[in-house]
Amino acid sequence: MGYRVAVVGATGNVGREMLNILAERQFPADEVVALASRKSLGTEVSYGDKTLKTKDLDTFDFTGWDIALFAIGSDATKTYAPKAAKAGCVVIDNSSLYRYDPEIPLIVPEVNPDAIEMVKNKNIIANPNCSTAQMVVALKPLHDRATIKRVVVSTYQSVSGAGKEGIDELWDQTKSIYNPTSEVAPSKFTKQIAFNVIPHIDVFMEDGSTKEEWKMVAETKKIVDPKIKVTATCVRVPVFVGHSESINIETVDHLDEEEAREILRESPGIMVVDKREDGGYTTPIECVGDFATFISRIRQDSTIDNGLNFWCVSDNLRKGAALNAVQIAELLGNRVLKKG
Ligand code: 11C
Repeated sequence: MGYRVAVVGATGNVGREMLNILAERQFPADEVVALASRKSLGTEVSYGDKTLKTKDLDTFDFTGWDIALFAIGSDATKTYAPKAAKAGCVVIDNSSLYRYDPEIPLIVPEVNPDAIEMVKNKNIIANPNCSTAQMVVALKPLHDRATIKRVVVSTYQSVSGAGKEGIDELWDQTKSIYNPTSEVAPSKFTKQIAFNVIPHIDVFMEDGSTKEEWKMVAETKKIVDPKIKVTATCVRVPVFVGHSESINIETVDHLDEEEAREILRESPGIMVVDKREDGGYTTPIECVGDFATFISRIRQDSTIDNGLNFWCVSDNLRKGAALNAVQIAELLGNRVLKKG
């Protein structure tokens, strides 16, 4: 006997990827239902070689359903996630609503799988922000070996992180540059994104950082170790899919670049592509549709005693969202629900 799984927000970028990944990984589902808001009712979405017609989230009864993968905004999640959880269906939520609640686990399965036991508190599990997920996959094995004291990260985040509107704005604006009669003014983004970069993602905080930067700090502490200090600068770049990060770490113990490369090569979820030659590294376009987090450019930081630099790239709609959610569902099945 398998699981009954609901995908909530099935017509969005992340919801569609959730359905793709459930099928690709042959998640043991007896039944999958695609749920959406009333305005997308009846829209058809793919699940492997099947087509599902979306049903109305508002009237859906979660009783008897095992797992709900939520990929809707925080406001709607606040309405529907407690309803599902109360009906006995475990919610795996991709929004930021529950991430910082100490009673709710925030999980990256390669990093803190044991946190799954906390699901019993509220029947809800949080999925991290995309820029955090790929970074912590890389940090964890290095932290286990050499204890990371401090992380300095700069991100290069694709427009798909801002949803379909972000993708459309980059596409339309890029075309409009060649056709000045049809100018596309910034709308989803605060400045022109085509042929430009914008050092601003999410709202500004009081200290001058942005919420995206704050999330990388808070989530890394919750998932890996509260003692790790993180400082981040998050930047939107004109790339459709795939977030990139330049990461600098300072460790307590010395870690040689060769050993770091070997540790990362052996670690789950990571693909090391690190040849010191033209093209011997991964760029975002090459990681689209992949499950792995790609690590390149591993090298010593010679300005401090125990420091390393590396480059980290992953598909933000997959490891940064849908894949991580499905991996949590797999973990939940193996460790907690144990059906079949
Ligand atoms: C972006 N990281 O690239 C954001 C998208 O907290 O789940 C995901 C926001 C979140 O714009």
